[in-house]
Amino acid sequence: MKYTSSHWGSYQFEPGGPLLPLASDPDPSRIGRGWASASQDRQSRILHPAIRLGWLDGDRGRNRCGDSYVTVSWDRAIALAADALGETVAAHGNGAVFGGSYGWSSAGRFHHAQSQMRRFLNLAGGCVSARNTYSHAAAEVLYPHILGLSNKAFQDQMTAMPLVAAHCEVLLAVGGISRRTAQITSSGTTTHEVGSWLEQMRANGTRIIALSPARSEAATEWLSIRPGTDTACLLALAHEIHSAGLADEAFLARCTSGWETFRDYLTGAADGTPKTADWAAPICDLDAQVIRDLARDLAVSKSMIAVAWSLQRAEYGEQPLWAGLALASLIGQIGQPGTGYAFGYGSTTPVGRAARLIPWPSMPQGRNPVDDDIPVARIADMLLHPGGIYKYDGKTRTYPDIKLIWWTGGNPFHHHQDLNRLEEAWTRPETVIVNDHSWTATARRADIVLPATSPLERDDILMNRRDPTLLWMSRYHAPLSEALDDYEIFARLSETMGFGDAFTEGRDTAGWLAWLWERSQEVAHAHGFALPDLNSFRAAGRFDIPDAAQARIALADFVANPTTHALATETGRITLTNAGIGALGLPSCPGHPTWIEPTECLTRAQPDELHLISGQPDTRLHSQNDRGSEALADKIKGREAASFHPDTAAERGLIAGDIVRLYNRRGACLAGVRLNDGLRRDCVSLPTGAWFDPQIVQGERLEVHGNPNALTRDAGCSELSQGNIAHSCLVRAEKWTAAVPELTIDTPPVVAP
Ligand SMILES: Nc1nc2c(c(=O)[nH]1)N[C@H]1C(S)=C(S)[C@@H](COP(=O)(O)OP(=O)(O)OC[C@H]3O[C@@H](n4cnc5c(=O)[nH]c(N)nc54)[C@H](O)[C@@H]3O)O[C@H]1N2
Ligand SMILES: Nc1nc2c(c(=O)[nH]1)N[C@H]1C(S)=C(S)[C@@H](COP(=O)(O)OP(=O)(O)OC[C@H]3O[C@@H](n4cnc5c(=O)[nH]c(N)nc54)[C@H](O)[C@@H]3O)O[C@H]1N2
Ligand SMILES: [Mo]
Repeated sequence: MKYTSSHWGSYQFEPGGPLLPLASDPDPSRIGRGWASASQDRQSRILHPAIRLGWLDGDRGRNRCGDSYVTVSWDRAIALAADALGETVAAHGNGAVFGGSYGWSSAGRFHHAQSQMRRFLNLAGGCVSARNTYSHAAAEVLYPHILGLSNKAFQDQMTAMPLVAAHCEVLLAVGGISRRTAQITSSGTTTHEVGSWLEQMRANGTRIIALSPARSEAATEWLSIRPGTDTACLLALAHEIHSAGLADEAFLARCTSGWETFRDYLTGAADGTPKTADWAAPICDLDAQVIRDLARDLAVSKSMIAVAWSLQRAEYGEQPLWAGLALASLIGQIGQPGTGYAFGYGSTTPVGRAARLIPWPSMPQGRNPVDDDIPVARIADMLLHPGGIYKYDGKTRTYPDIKLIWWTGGNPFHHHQDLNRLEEAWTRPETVIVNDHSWTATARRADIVLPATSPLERDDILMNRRDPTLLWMSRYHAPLSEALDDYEIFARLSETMGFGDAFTEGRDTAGWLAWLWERSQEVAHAHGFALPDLNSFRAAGRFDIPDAAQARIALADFVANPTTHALATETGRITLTNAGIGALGLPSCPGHPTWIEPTECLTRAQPDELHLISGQPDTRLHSQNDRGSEALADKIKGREAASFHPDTAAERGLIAGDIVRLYNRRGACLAGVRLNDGLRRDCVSLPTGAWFDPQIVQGERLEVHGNPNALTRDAGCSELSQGNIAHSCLVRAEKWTAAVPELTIDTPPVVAP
């Protein structure tokens, strides 16, 4: 038996046989069903190195979006890429090279695309990088201030979900809780357990209340809140608990700071507006009595306030996180088993996994000599405004002037918001180089395209610090055509640029895998167990870590003794009011949790506008495997399906299977129509990840495949975190009655050499 692994799960196969989910995985992901077909699809894989015609003609990027390509030999592609980098650095310095290259690439410890690229660019003198993520930037910036913990550290100590199942009576799932997103683990997983924890909760009688515009299949109750208004609801819950005299004053005094100031805001003493249930009800479109009842139930039960990651991918996205933490503080059950406050249950598999954490080694990337970066979602701003000033986490910063972009293992023409704006920005640099295995929308907007192998084409090791199992990943099929491993691509580039030995240190892939295994053996030893030698591991394919279970309770030490285990915040306590943030004077992120009406919100929409929810797709990881069988089978007339409440569809004359045009002032896209009575009437849900395919149709620029980022707004959550605001977006919808345009994204953009 051989094994391989991915962010959506692990697989076993006999050579030549089908790829099957690991027999020990209780709940394999559906995403994997489309993996092998996507990896072997010659229409979407990049088969040869390719160069954009306009770039060869010296257009310096003007025609970068929509051009054709000629294929070239590897030698020529490597020479062109090395020259472009060398010339950029000579003329403008390494501060003109952008290697932020955000993206999930693939699992496997060695062939991690960004690590390979950073190791190469660092040896070439460095690059401007990117900080934070599209997943949870607001949390990454906010938590150190209010909790004294990085988001990663907080995630690592997240209260184990089995403890929630054992102890919690009321789980308020803000943003819902879903097996859809729980299919995924960054770096790979060998098991999916979120579904079974949720079943256990239901069996134990835990109320799982989804506060969300969409029903959660796992929830026992659904409070259908208007998107973007959760902060108002959470504040009202806190107000009602306080005014009923149910707040845990002892906990507030012992473990928090700034309660008095926050309380004055809640009661209206500060601004004349008490944040009552009656105040919140019309904002959130919830019944005031329902909010009051929930407040009481939360206060008198064993309760957990769990906020989904999606909540902060929105304008003022810091606020619901902070308001949720404040609410949990009033309830006073933080630090106890199965109750308190959590962030991201179900958003990926391992959040709340009771796993032993083992810091496995990774590929050394070296040091970046360039000390400059941007908050990751400010890429278009950076390209459009070199030298421009912006605020971030209390600092005033300047955008660099980028002449060359290198992207490896990410797809900004999937992940960024307002892709029409990104297209404009993307024409500014002189050169764009992309390594990918597939002709994604980003590869189709590069000047030099370097075909990488897919993970099914190489050996690697799955090691994830939160996973109970190590796997030797074996090649499943031979590399398609001329694809090379990213490692090999960067090794050849390094050789050409004169630092080949520094990059490879004399090792080939097998040599590095052995090197990683030796380091892993040392790590295991330090944790009290032994790993087999490499040959035995490779033969067995799998190693299960002993005593892998370890249930944690977030903030337990701190709550047990707030003085000895003071948090690294300005007061050593959970800050319900934060003087440091307040002193920044940011209207977009004041000094305590605050309701601020988003720019695009149904509270101020026209009657025919809908709120667009663009969550993660059930059939893919973002844009990965979009051309695989599972994602294709889910499309409607080849388009991504948008879900509407049946009444909303009927009002617009839409029936299931129709094609709809979604539009706003930023753009328009087509999508298939699906009906879902588990969605609010004033919302439309279009998952992310359909390969971006903009065309001019009837004189209009129209994305014809169903990519929601043709519509979303490109702005920061706030001037604190500058995270993306994908979920804050209004659109209109109308039936598409003309002929449905052909896709262009399903054929390679290559002309004969
Ligand atoms: N509207 C909207 N937009 C969103 C979101 C949302 O909620 N709504 N969510 C955001 C979030 S949370 C995220 S994390 C981002 C995700 O955005 P990305 O991480 O950029 O999305 P992926 O499709 O996973 O892109 C990974 C790319 O790496 C390539 N790749 C895979 N393996 C390899 C390899 O070994 N070598 C090379 N060279 N390439 C490889 C894949 O082909 C793919 O093109 O999207 C964000 N965008
Ligand atoms: N299948 C699959 N799973 C994935 C991924 C994938 O691509 N595919 N990507 C992974 C990644 S990178 C990430 S970051 C996580 C993201 O995990 P999440 O951020 O938890 O997932 P989303 O799909 O963005 O969440 C969308 C849900 O949030 C709710 N929601 C949206 N707006 C609001 C709002 O204003 N208020 C409330 N209360 N609820 C709202 C809606 O119910 C919607 O269904 O998912 C991971 N899991
Ligand atoms: Mo993400």
